[in-house]
Order: sequence, then structure tokens, then C-alpha cells
Amino acid sequence: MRITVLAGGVGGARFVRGVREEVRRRFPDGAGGSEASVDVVVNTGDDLWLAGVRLWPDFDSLLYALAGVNDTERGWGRAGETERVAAELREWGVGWPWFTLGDLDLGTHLARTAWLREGLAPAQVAERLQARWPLGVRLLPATDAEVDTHVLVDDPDAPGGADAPGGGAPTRELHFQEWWTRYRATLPAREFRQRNLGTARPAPGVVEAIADADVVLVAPSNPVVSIGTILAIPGIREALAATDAPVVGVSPIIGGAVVRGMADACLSAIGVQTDAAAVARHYGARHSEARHYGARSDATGAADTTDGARGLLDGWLVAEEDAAEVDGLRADGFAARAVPLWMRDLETSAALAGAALDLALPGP
Ligand code: FO1
Repeated sequence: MRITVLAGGVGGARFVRGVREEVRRRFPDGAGGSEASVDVVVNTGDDLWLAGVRLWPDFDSLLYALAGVNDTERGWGRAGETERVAAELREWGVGWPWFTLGDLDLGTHLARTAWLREGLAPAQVAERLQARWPLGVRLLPATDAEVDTHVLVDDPDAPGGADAPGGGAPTRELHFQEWWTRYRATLPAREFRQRNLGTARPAPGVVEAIADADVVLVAPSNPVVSIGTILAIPGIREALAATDAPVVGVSPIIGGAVVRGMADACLSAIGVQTDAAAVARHYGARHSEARHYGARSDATGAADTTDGARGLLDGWLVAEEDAAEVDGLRADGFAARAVPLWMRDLETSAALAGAALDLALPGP
């Protein structure tokens, strides 16, 4: 059984921990002749260069969480972290004062940057990083290209802001991390722009992981900047459309609110409601009659509103709080089910992963 998960950082990490646990329970040591493997295609749109080092926030969130060395309170970074180097960097005026690079975390960034500078491709660096701990899954960066996300906003420092004389307000492009952590996504996003998308290709192993999978799961990660970036890499959406595996997603929205983070600010920027069914329709149903949507692939990964072409999903799990959405989703071509969606601990994460696998592969 080959399971492939598309995932972003913190929400993705909780879900993948659940998948790993559920797989261990269902396929203990290849019992009954069946072995299972889990590949995770990781969002690289949050990545950035800062203070001379390359950061991969979503990859590191998955790496640390699966290794059990993550800071579970904060949601990102290492447990037991100290910030001595960060204090020095602030004194030097290097990096961003609102973005803290912990000492242990910096070890990861330095190792990664050293290997990149030696000429290793990001996928090879990813292999080296995950060799340190027995993760039980394989993490694949979505692409070797630097597709760092930038956000176009009205310039917060422009005199007069939106009311500036001379028509349209001046705009500025911020790196996603500045928009997210410095401004807490409060500056309305006019547009998300991924660098280098034109020449980006899926990293080695990514297309195969999707093509050869028995099941593909879409984690409850940010549909715009996490899953949207993965889907926007030329070749990945096509691999999903072509795979024989069922593709099942999990809603990142519960009862009309985002589970964590500020994904609602990203959804509203691309005109998608913060609603479990709206996110499913944004991804699109693979086997719909194409009454409501087809394929308009763009940089946000959307696949909606034209005739005849296919979306991405066979199935969609919504929260029990959103059970009223299930009938409408089924009518639109999704195998939909309402289940407990809160991932409070390993047990609830594993139960959610089990529900996703059951929806993808219903028993006889
Ligand atoms: N998030 C914050 O809110 N503040 C920080 O100072 C911060 C530092 C940081 C350093 C390395 C890293 O890998 C992640 C870090 N994050 C920080 C988390 C990150 O900004 C985002 O939560 C994700 O990129 C969104 O998934």
C-alpha cells in the first residue's frame, strides 16, 4: 500500500503523524504480506533566504514533528529551544527582528545551506536532513526550484495609503513570511505570486509518488499558499489528474472557521469563502458531471468554473459541524463524509487519517 500525502507545515504535520500511526496499526511489519509506505509531498512556497541561510519552514515543521523534537506549544521550531544567536543577529541588524531563528533550528538551516552550497539539489538535501531520524515516512520537497511565495499588498508605509492622491495606492511585494508573521496576514492580499513557477519542475520522486500511489491524501493545510503552491508546480496537477489512485482531501475549515493559522485571509484574497464545501469546490471534483466546475488552473491551484474538465478530488472529509454540507457535495460529485476533524492528539489524528483511508478505499 503506497500512500502519498500533499501537505503544508503545522496542520500537515499533525495529519501526517496520524497517517503514520494509522498505517502502523493497519500494516504492522508487513503482516499478511502487505507493506505500506507513506510519501509526503511538502510545500516549498514558504521557503526563504534569511540571514544568509535557507529556511524551509514547512519541511522543518514536518521533520521536527515526525522526529518528535518539535515545539508543540508554539507549533513551529524545536522543543527546548534557546535564542542566543537570534539576539546577536538582532544586535547586528541581520535578518528580521520579528522572525526568530532559534539556536537548534539554526543548526538545521546551517547544515542545509552548507549542503546546498556544496551543490546538492534540494531533494538531496531533504534526504540528508531526514536521514538523521527514523521518520517512518519519506518527505519530498514539491520542487527543487525556489518558488518562494510573495504577497502583493497596498504599501503599508505609503503616505495616505489607499487614499493617496493620484489614483491607485502604491503597492509592495512582501515575502509570504513577512506578511504572515510580521503583519499576521492583516494586510489585505491583492495577489499571491510564486517565483520561478514557469521553469519549476516537480522534484525527483514527486510525480512517481503520485502516479504509483494506491491512495493520495490532501492534508488539511492552507488551500492557497500550501496545497495551492504544490498544485501550481507544472506537472503536479497533471500527475494528480492522471493517477489511478483515489484522491481524498480533508477540510481545513471547521464550522466556517479555519482550524489554525490565518488561511481565511488567503482564501478571501482569491475569492473563496471560508467554508468547507467552498474549499472542496475550489479543488474541484474529479468525476463530476462538470455542472459547476471544470479546470481553470492558475497559480493558486484553483480548478473551478468552466465546462468539461476535471477537478482534483474524489472524496472530501468535512467536520461533523459541517455535516449539512455533505448532501450538496455528493450531488456535486464528491464522495463526502462528516467526521470528527479536530486533531487534538495522536489518537484523533490517527482516527482522521483512518477515515480518509476508508473514504478512499471503501471495504468490500
Ligand atoms: N512563526 C512566527 O510566528 N514567528 C517566528 O518568529 C517564526 C520563526 C520561524 C523560523 C523558522 C521556521 O521554520 C518557522 C518559523 N515560524 C515563525 C513559523 C512560520 O512562519 C509559519 O508558521 C509557516 O511558514 C506557515 O506555515
